[in-house]
Amino acid sequence: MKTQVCIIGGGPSGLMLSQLLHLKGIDTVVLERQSREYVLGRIRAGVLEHGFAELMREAQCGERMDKEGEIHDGFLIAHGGQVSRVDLHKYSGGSSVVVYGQTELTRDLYAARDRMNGVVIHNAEDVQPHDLKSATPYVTYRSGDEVVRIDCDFVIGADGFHGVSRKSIPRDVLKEYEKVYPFGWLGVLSRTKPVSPELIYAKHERGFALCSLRSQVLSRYYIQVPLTDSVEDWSDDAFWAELKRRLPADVAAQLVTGASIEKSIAPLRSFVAEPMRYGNLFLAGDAAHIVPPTGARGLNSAASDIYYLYHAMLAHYQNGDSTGLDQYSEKALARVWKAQRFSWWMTTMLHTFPDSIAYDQKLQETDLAYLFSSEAAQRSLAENYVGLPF
Ligand code: FAS
Ligand code: PHB
Repeated sequence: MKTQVCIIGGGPSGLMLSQLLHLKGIDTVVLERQSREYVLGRIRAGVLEHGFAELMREAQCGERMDKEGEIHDGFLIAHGGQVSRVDLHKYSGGSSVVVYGQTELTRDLYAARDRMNGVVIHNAEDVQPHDLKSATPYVTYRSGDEVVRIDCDFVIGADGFHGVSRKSIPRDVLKEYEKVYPFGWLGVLSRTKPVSPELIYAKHERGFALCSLRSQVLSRYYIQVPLTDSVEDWSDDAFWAELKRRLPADVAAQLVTGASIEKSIAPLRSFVAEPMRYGNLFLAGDAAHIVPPTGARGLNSAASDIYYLYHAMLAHYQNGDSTGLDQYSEKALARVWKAQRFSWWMTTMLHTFPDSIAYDQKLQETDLAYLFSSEAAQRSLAENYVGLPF
């Protein structure tokens, strides 16, 4: 099999790039380790920054997002029993975010690939990139007993944090930066009316909580939990009771509870791998970087990688200009690290750290006090949350 761009990973990063390149006549093959049902069964991101939404529209996949997604012009921060609003629209100069689940946008991307007879191979086992430093790289995978070879010009590593691509870069070339937080997020999805029309990020001495949504009949809630907890430790009743303890009384009184239709614990980490290119391998999305979800930057950091790769591939194939490819890693990392900073800042400000000293706690309180006393601070938060320019 031969293609121009072989993409490892059928999550949002890989599918988005495949779709965008296809629309410009550039041939791709997507290799996905899991079944489509498995990929679509994962509940992850919920907030799309402006740039990601624009990419979905450019990929001719934005129709359902524009119909079913919700435009949000702000969000709330609860602390000390009070609720303060961050006016994203005012402080970002008129921008906003779209609340639309990653599961749904991944479904839309798969549907578009199918509509255009895109090649997405599921249950691809033992995927392995080869000869990345040569002009003729190739990728092999196993389908049952058969080993299949795909010759290509470029390999895109869009295979997430646990993928094979990043591990294909020699240890003496790759530099990894990691910060692991001493807690995780227990998330629940429930077919209930959201407690608030806008997201509520709650700072509480018992731990952080987040009230989010997927639609007006589908709510997404999170509470910070110790890393030693497991999902089995948390009945639905225990979850709702703890969430209510961490919300202002008037908000807790409005909370509509119900059976969880999904419940999972995600560890929180900050991670960046450099460089994001090795020969003709390009890393994109979670394969290269991970953020704690507090700033809703995870999926959105993948968006700028895909944007840069898409335009670099266009210039290469249409004009023979490889400048974008040569500059990709440096350009992508510059924006990745700004998303890392923002996610670290939101996480540090809003969570309860088990070993924090009194001075740290005073700094957290001061961070919040400064935020709501300074328009400059709110402009800084807003421009990061709606998404810095690509
Ligand atoms: P993904 O991990 O989504 O996709 C990679 C794909 O590659 C997967 O389908 C995987 O099966 C496949 N793959 C892996 N190894 C392979 C191999 N060897 N061969 C072939 N295929 C392989 N972000 C937010 O903005 N907000 C959130 O609330 C949020 N919550 C999250 C919760 C969890 C539990 C996790 C893990 C992430 C969360 N994220 C969140 C971040 C998440 O949305 C990612 O940023 C997003 O999935 C990135 O997309 P991809 O880069 O496509 O990586
Ligand atoms: C979500 O709805 O899953 C979500 C929203 C905002 C975040 C994190 C997660 O910061």
